Amino acid sequence: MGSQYSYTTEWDKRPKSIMQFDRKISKQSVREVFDQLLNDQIPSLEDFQWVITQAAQYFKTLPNHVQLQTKRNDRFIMVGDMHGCFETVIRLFVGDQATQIEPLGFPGDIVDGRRNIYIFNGDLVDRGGSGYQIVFMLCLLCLTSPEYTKINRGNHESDMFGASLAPGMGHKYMFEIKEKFPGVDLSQIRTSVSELFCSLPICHTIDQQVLVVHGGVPMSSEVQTINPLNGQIQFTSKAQPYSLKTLDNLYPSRFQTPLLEDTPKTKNQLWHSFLWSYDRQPYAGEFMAHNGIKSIICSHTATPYHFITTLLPLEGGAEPYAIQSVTRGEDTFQKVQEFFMERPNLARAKLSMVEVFSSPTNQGQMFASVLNETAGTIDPDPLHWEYKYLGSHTDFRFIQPEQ
Ligand SMILES: [Mn+2]
Repeated sequence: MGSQYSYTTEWDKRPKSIMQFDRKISKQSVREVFDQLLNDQIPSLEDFQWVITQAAQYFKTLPNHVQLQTKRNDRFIMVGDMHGCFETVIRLFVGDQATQIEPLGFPGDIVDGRRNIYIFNGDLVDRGGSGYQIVFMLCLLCLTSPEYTKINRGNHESDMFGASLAPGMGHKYMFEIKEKFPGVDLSQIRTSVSELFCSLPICHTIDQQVLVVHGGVPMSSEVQTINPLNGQIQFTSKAQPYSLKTLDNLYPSRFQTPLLEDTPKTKNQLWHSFLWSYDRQPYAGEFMAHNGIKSIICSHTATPYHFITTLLPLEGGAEPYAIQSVTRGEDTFQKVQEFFMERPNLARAKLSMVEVFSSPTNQGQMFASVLNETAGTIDPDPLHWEYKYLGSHTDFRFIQPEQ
């Protein structure tokens, strides 16, 4: 099989044994599971399937758009694509001594007087060699600490990628499971994995001001929704900014969308926008203004640094919005700060998109964005957030795939 895009690490390849797993799960037992994962133990397929099935049942009770309200001293930690690298989870929760990465702690932990709430922004699997551990651990955390552990669906949480049985670029998750359990009947586990993927919500908002979504946002266009009164498909009559209020009537429902890019123009255009689009276009500003969103945190783009796109109204507040400042690189924050220092009148009008990527499979650096509650509400300005460095891809020893 040997995909050319294999990012299996030496850690992934250390011999693994099957853990003893007690299905009476609790916050405490999940910590013990984490220690076992850390020490090269993995769950049996039966236990894995049990956990992801329980988690899917929980996720199905959530709306497409989960609205969060900050509480005093909350700390939101946004984790971008992890792409099958369990080492990212390790670095987040317990740090890494060898590379001096300080831990952020587990979901629900109180660190420096603030409580951790994690939002994992999709693309948990593929490319790396330990997506099995990531999915298992995060599902357990969602089951035992749901108020502190959130997951958005990414485009790899689909039958096209993560649950695909076809070998090829990016299609790695099923082969990772096959490598761990050579005798597995993949068709059976695949069904449960696909069901879990489809159960994940599309996006979260914090205090109705910060939107966290894997890909991007839809452009203004005719959209399909389902009428909740009669179940019929309806179209909005003319081009207008997409309203987040209608997201829970999205058609087809997320449980019917294992194939996200299946003829997106006619069937899944909105799904495509939220989970696939790389567009950082002016219409995002229209969307944000219409929905009262100040900042969007997205992932999906394999950015080697944090990438902030700042959208501003054109001179005089005219529509549509224009991208006035795009910065990329190590000095992103300095550049954005300088931009606004030179233009003090623009400070109140700015809308931002921040991209966060947390996997070493990207030939770049890994980050998480950290937002602290201030004065009873979230601060939506990305210049006030912390950017937690999780390491560089050079920290990891990748194993070359056999040809
Ligand atoms: Mn993606």
